[in-house]
Amino acid sequence: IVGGQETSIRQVPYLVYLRQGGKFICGGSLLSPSCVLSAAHCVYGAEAKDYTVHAGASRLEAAAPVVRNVAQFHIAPSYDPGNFDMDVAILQLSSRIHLSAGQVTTIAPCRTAPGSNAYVRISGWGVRNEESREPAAQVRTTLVRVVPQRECQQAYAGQAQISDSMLCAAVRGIRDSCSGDSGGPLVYRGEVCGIVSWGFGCARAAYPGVYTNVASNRVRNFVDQTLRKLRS
Ligand code: 4AZ
Repeated sequence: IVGGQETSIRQVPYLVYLRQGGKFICGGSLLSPSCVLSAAHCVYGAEAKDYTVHAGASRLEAAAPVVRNVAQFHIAPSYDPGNFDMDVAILQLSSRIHLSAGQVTTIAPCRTAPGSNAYVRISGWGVRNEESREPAAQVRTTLVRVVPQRECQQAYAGQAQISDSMLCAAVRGIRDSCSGDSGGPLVYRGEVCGIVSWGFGCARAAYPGVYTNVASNRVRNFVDQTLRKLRS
C-alpha cells in the first residue's frame, strides 16, 4: 500500500495473506470459513499444496493465530495471464476456520459495483512504494477513489486493455495498492467489490490501480458458481 497508514487486523478481519513455499506473496479475503477470494495471478501455474493461508495476523513475521493449507484452487476459466482479464481465483481451505476471537470474519462478495468517485478501502502487506522490494511488516490500509471506466481506459489507451471485469481506483500520485497487495480486497460498504490486480507502477499520477470488478457479470457468475459447487 502506497500512501496509507498502519492498521490492525481487527479493523480488517476479513483480510488474509498467502504464502507460497513459505514466502509471503499475496492478500486475499475470507468469503466463508473455508473459502478465500484472491487474484488468479497469485496462484496461476502453481500447485495448491505449495500454499498456506494466514488469518488473524496484523504482522507478517508473527505466527498467525490461524493457518490453513489449501486443498484446491479454482481459477476463472477465462482468466487471461496476458492482459489480466478475469483475474480472480477462489481457494478452498483444507479445513474450516473458526470465526470466534473477532480477529477473523468473513465478507460478502459485492453485487453492485461502487459508483464512479466512491471512496473504497484497500489493505494489505504490499510494498510502500514501487521501488521497494520488502513487504510491510504490519498491515496497512488506505482509501482510494473509483475512477470512471472511460477515464481509466483513456489513461491506459494504446498500452493495456481495461475490460468489463476490471475496475480502476486511485488517488492519483498519492495512494495506491502495489506489489504484494495483489489478491487483497477493495471494500465498499462492508462488501468486497474489487481484488487488487495490476497497474503501471504504483501511485503514478497517470496510471490508476486496476482491480478485478467483483460485481461485473462475468466475475459474479464465476464466484457464485464456484461457491455453489464447493457448498454442494
Ligand atoms: C503488483 O505488482 C501490483 N498499483 C499490484 C497492484 C498495482 C500495481 C502492481 C496497482 O502486484
